[in-house]
Amino acid sequence: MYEQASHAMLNEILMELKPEIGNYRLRHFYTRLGANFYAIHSLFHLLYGERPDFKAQMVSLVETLAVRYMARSPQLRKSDLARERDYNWFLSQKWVGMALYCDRFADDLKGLRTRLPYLQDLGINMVHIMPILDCPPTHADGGYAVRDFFKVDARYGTTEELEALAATLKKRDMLLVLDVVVNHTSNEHEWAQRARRGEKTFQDYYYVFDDREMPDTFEETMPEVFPATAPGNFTWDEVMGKWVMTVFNNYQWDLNYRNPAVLIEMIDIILFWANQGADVLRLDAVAFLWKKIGSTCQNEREAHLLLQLMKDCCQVTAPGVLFIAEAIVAPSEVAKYFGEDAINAKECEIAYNATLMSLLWDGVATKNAMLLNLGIKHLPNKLERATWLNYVRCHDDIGLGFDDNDARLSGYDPVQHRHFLIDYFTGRYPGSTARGLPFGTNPKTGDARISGSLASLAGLETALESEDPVAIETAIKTIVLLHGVILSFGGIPLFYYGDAIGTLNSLEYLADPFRANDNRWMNRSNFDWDKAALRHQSGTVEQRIFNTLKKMIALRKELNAFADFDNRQLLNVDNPNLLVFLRTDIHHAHNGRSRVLVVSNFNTDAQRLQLGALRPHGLFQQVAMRELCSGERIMVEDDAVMVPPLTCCWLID
Ligand code: OTU
Repeated sequence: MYEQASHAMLNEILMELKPEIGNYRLRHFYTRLGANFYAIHSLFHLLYGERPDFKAQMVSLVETLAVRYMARSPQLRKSDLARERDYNWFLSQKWVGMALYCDRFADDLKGLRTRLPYLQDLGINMVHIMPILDCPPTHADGGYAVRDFFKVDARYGTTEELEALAATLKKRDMLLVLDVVVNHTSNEHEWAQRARRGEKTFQDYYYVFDDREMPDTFEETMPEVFPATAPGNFTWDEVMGKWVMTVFNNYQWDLNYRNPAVLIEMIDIILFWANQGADVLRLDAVAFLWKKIGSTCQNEREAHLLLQLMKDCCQVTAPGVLFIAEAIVAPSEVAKYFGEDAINAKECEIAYNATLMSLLWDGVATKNAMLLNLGIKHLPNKLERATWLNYVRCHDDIGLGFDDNDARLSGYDPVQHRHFLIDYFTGRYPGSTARGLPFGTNPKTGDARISGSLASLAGLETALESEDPVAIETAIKTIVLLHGVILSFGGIPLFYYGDAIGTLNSLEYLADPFRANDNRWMNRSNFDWDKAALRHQSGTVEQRIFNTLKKMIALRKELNAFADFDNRQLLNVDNPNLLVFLRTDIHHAHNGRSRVLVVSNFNTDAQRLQLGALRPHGLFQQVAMRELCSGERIMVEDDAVMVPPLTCCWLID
């Protein structure tokens, strides 16, 4: 019944499209629109069905999809078709990503082209260029306060240069990831400017209020994202004479998706960047898309409906393009951003695995894998054709986002344990070599997060200062161990620029008054190319880290067992210091490397792995195993193998 109605609606809409669309050859477009229209129409109706202009809004949405399809280049359309056929292409173990700032890693987009050999030397073939769209010079939040969604910031180059870079990457079989900041705009964006000047149409693009009544009601249940630097979720705008919702910094205005015009604008922006050659789009802060009185205004059902709509629309115009959900939320909520109750991913194909990230750091601090094991065990199942983005560090702070129940099961008091972790990573805990800083300390709740570079958090800075070779070795081992896990876990590993050469905290940001109060900048340093050159010099810290990671990346790409097809089995072993999982190649069950046992030891002492428990899985029938990263044979003695300290072993029978 409903399906018929939606069919009739489709025909009506097609009649109303601009004549130039009707005259254009849109064969694949109509096929895809037909296939997705029922979903698009139902979702749009759920969100906006009550509005008198519902149909006009639907027409405008479909028109947007058609116009962007018409502008899509023949090459990209070809790639869409190829990816539709080979729809699991991104689950392959061949992809290894890196996030970087175009200006801090290279000078600009042109410079970035000349730096690609460094990435390829390491084995990176997916490049996430951090946001490069036009931002105000000072209030930019590292690119996440966008002033013009259709323009590359002049500091980085031009849209044409980005297109050229995309083409170069394609030739090198590398993927391009770009950011779309979907939740907010800069207060200098044209929409915000016009809202400030009193245009009602644009005030409706945001959450704007005359007095404190609504803001106060919202505040009752809304947490604060940046409590130390941007307390509260609303900002008084002097020009407009009104309050506006600003969940992040006070210059970042939250978009109001209760207004369908906002959604249509954003879909248009998404498709524009898809057309510039992005293979993957990282959707920023997706958990925040829908605001509702009486809720935390995160992970609302409507936020998921909006993402489903964005995905279905992208499926019509640019089906080869994937979405990454940046939802740094509770473990039980994260997997929902793949989509729920559907066979295929219906929201974002890829999601940041923030749970794994924060638990890896727990392993570093506690030197055991108790909480890590529980967290992985309780990681919600994901849909087919969906995969994790596994990372150790990124440009943001580290939130201590483990599940409180898991903490209790590990024998910790969750609050005390968080305090311990903060103390550990800020170096206050006795014996800690970590050099981080607390971020976002909230005096009301006592919560805090952690800033700092991977190497400094792993103890390398302290070790280098004390010139202690054992401590240096320990820090290097820790860096490699963490990467070993993300390379073998299942999903796309995302490196952070600088980490493969052991980049330490940078204090340059303190000299910039607009950055000095945001210590996330400690981990956003200017890439040091002289330091990078040391990777060629035997015995240097840079060479020891880089070469090991490079080898592991190359090895990962050869191991079909590391592709992500629901083929990871967490194994229970009776040693709390070890994380043990089995990866199986589901396609070629009978080759020598079809099963890889990944054993990570978070302790600073070697650990016994008892083999008895692994026998039911048909493992360890031999007298020795081979460790793939080192190429060494590990002997079985007393029905156990010894796992070296702070090591991630990839073992085969
Ligand atoms: C994201 O951050 C970006 O990664 C940050 O760099 C931006 O400042 C922020 O959005 C605003 O655009 O929204 O869903 O712990 O993880 O701010 C998570 C804090 C986000 C960050 C959080 C994150």
